[in-house]
Amino acid sequence: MTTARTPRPPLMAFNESFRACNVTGYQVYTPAQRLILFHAVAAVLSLALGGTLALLMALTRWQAVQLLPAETYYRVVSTHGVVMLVFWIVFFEIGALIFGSTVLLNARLTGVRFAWTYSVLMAVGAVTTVATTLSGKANNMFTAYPPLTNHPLFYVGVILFAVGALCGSSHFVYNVWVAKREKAITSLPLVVYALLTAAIIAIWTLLHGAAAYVPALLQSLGWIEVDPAVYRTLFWAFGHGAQQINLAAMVACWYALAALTVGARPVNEGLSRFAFVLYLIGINMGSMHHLLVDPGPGVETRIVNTSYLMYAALLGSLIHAFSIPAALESAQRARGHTKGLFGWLRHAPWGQPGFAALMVSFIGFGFIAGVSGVLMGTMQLNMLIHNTLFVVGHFHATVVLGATVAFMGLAYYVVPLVAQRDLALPRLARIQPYLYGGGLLMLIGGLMAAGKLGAPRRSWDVSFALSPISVDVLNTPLMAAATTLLGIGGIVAVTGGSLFVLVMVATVFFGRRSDRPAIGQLGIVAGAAGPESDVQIPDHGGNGWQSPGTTTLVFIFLAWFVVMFLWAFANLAKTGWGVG
Ligand code: HEM
Ligand SMILES: [Cu+2]
Repeated sequence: MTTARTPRPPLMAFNESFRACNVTGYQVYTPAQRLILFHAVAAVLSLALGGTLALLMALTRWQAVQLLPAETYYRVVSTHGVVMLVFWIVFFEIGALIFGSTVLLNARLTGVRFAWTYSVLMAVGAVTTVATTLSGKANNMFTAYPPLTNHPLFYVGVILFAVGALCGSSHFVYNVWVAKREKAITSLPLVVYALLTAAIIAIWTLLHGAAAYVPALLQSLGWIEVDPAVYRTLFWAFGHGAQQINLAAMVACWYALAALTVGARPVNEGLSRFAFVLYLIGINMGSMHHLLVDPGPGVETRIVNTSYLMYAALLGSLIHAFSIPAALESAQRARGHTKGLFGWLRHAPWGQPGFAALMVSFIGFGFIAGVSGVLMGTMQLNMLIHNTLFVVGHFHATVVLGATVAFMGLAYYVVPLVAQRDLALPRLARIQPYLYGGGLLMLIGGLMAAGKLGAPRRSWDVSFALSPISVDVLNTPLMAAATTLLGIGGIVAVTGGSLFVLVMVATVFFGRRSDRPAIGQLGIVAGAAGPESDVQIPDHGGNGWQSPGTTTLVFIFLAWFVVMFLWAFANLAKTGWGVG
């Protein structure tokens, strides 16, 4: 259902730059709109480049195909890693921060020129970095652990980009503060609150990034020598923290998509906010799992960090894992879909790209990324898979199946609305989340299986053909099967990813102009336009909310968790290391 609304009276002194969105009723500040579009385009271009490289990589790690020669492979992995994990994700996130601090608050953007400056800085940084990695001057990947080093321009590019992102995150905080004051907002909408936690984590994390990358730049110039252990610790304070930003941003998208697609409201907003605070507290918890084969950290540090602290951080995610489906269920039930345990789920808008993306992301993240993450974060179990392709499988479940798919879902709404064009190729958009998700499941399955069989990550060849002593133990039929699955999954996933790029490019450049863009079915926009909104929100009824279906799903999830835990420990017991 679309919610047509008459434009509100213009606001204060900035009225000439506001327009009323005819679909959601938000007051959109036009300079912010242009910036959001800039970030969306930069993000999608990064995704397109990263995806092209991904195809080459999948076809190389498919052992029977092994498309690229070794040197090219490392070039491509280095570029893919930084373009995807840093440029696609962060361009999108800064765009989302600008969206959250303006549109979602009906507010203006302070310092528009400043915003353009840091946005262009990010673009310059990204182009510089990609030029060095693609030209083969930074084949040591974005981690470049000393004594390895990349070309100085690689670090210059990343640092420029990071300074831009740091300005963007701080700008968001300032902008929210000004909006709160100017518009007398007492309580931030949940999505903006979630983005605020993401921005705070971003500021903290990027400062650690500077502490790692600036000395690395000086080392690449030959001016200083960096201690590898110190570098790795600082690097992972940055690298792990960065994933908490993605986590908070992804969950923010989930809440936004739940509201947009079925008009869901959190069943207990205070609890959801508390869960975001847990993410804040948990910034560096668990970062030790990256260092579990390093000689530096002591035994107590490792054990405390990879058990109690990790479980505390996990609590926040478990709260969201209940809260999101419970919100969907109670909204659906309030609309009359009350039949049985799962009638609400059967009658959900599965044919809408936003809802499809929400579910693919939510289920994929919970069942695969979350569970594998907790297992791998457990010190003893980590030893089974450390530095193998299993790790790559895990983080393609978190940051691709989880975060990337959620971002794509949000883009299906935000991009047409800010570009003021109809969503192009809606039929392709409809199948896109499923095709991408299905391909990713195969890719992740192949990566995890190959890793479990011992295939190292960041390695061109499982039989170490180029090393002085080649090792043939990994060249088994099972390994061939696992890498075939990886290869085919990669092809399907990249096809699904290119459909997204196609839909976005077609929308932004060729979509039909409209002041009421067609974006598919829109659920009731829950409280979207602020307290004065005249949009009706489904009431959870006088009896509070009801979610027997969600409660059942939660127990299925917990059972899956327990089974995987037992299976992992059984595997450990079989190793013969005596640490079962
Ligand atoms: C959709 C298709 C994708 C495919 C087929 C794919 C495939 C791969 C493969 C095969 C590797 C492993 C290389 C190795 O260790 O030998 C890899 C690494 C990686 N991928 Fe992807 N990927 C995809 C999308 C993404 C996305 C969307 C992101 C980020 C949001 C991402 C982030 C990364 C990162 C950070 C690495 C690690 C690079 C390194 O080790 O330095 N990938 N990918
Ligand atoms: Cu981590």
